[in-house]
Amino acid sequence: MKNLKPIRSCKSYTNMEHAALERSRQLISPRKARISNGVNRRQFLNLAAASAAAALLPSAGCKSQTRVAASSKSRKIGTSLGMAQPNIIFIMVDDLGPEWLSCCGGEEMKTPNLDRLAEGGMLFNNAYSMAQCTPTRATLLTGQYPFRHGWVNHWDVPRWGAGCHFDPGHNITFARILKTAGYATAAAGKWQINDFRVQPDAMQQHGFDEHCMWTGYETNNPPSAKRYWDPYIHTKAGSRTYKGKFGTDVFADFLIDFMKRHKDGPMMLYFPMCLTHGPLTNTPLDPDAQGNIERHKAMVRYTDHAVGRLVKALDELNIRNNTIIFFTTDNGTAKSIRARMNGRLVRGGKATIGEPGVRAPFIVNCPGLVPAGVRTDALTDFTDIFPTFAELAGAGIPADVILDGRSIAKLLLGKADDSPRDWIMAMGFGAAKLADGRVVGAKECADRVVRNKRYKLWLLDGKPAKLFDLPADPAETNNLIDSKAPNVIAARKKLEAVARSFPKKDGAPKYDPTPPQPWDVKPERFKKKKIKKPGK
Ligand SMILES: [Ca+2]
Repeated sequence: MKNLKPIRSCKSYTNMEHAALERSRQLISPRKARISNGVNRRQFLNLAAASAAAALLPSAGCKSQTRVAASSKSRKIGTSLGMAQPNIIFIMVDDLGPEWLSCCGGEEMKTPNLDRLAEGGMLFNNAYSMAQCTPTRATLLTGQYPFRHGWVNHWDVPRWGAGCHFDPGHNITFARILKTAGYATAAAGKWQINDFRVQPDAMQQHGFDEHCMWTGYETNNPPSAKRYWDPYIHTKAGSRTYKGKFGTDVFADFLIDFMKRHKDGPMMLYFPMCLTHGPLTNTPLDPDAQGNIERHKAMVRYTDHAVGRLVKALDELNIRNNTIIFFTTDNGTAKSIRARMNGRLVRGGKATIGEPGVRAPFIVNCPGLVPAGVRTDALTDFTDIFPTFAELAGAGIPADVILDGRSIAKLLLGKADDSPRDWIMAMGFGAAKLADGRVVGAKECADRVVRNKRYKLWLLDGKPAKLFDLPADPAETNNLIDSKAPNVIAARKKLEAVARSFPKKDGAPKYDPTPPQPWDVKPERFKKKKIKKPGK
């Protein structure tokens, strides 16, 4: 088992570390080590302990992934945490900033179920997602920053195709890691990084035993556009329209049924909700909602309602006290939607690296395991989710899997006062482009932000451009980059040193192309597309 290790540090990288990381990355990602069809598995097997790899590898047809252990009697003690393996539910709303949650200071409406989770658990003031759907999802699934996993920009796989996909032969996920520790795994909601017409077994290959997904609009398949009323949903049984249903209810019903069947656990449920992303709609609770803002509020209300249903189901199954619930977002609210929060008006920041784009509401709750009533300034970003899940589960990580994040499990369990992070970072928005038939980033180096508990540095085109004192200037209006104040200069230099430890150029998505399809987008489609500068 010596190839299994605890979580890798994510302190700033030295050049030597970068070289080592790059070498190990090439062990898991190159063509000769790929593990999809026509595979050479030997090199991948060298990366992991045999017992772990057996459960990690996607097998041909992928219907044979083995649940390692399923009964409560076999729950393991999480590594160094002194507790039985908890169940994990990760709920991620789509396009909703903290200004819409009353527990975060939102003044537009009440979110009672989320407020109760925050009051009974931990609420993070300083948690970063990435700036848009695809970069966030790939980051939390892999534990790597976009410059490393390469999904720096948005690429809508079922819509644009072109052979690009989230390739299980080149990318590991937390779900595959949790399976090695005996977890039953399920996903419901939005996926968008594989086309199930082309890859019907993609979810199993990524480590999910069962799924109930809307995967975005599939070009040439009009019913697939619907995610709310009459949703088009994919499960292992097939893909179809659920006439007369509301998508969120289908997803929640599926998850509750999965909980009932696996309540003896351990289990992990991944719920990337479709709410509250457009198109704006009425909901079963607000069938008469009219106009954009009323419909948006109805969708936030229904988000809160769906979370309440899951919590109620956990209570009824008597597994609430060993199930850790996470609630967060994938990026900020759409720019056209504004809300008052803590006495100031906040404009939605989706697809920007300003605070409204990347500062996520982040709630963690489990009575008896996670301390109640804690509001923390601890730093965490979405690279931390993978190692945190692994530590909570007591799962080993193959030695050559690179993680940029660090586990915050001890903080969540009240065994530490702070996270192990001195800084967090965010990046990633706008559409990717095609170059020589491959999906690559829109620029060589996407704009990035790196921050500590007080200061935030913006790097535009790789160069330090803005510095903000966030507690004094939460709207980021007073640029201190040229400040001569010694404490500001010291803070800037520290953050610049962190930024210099990142690769100068972003990676591109790593994949072996899927076969050509009639709907594959042509490169010309993206040549004319302008990528907006952040903050504009
Ligand atoms: Ca989103």
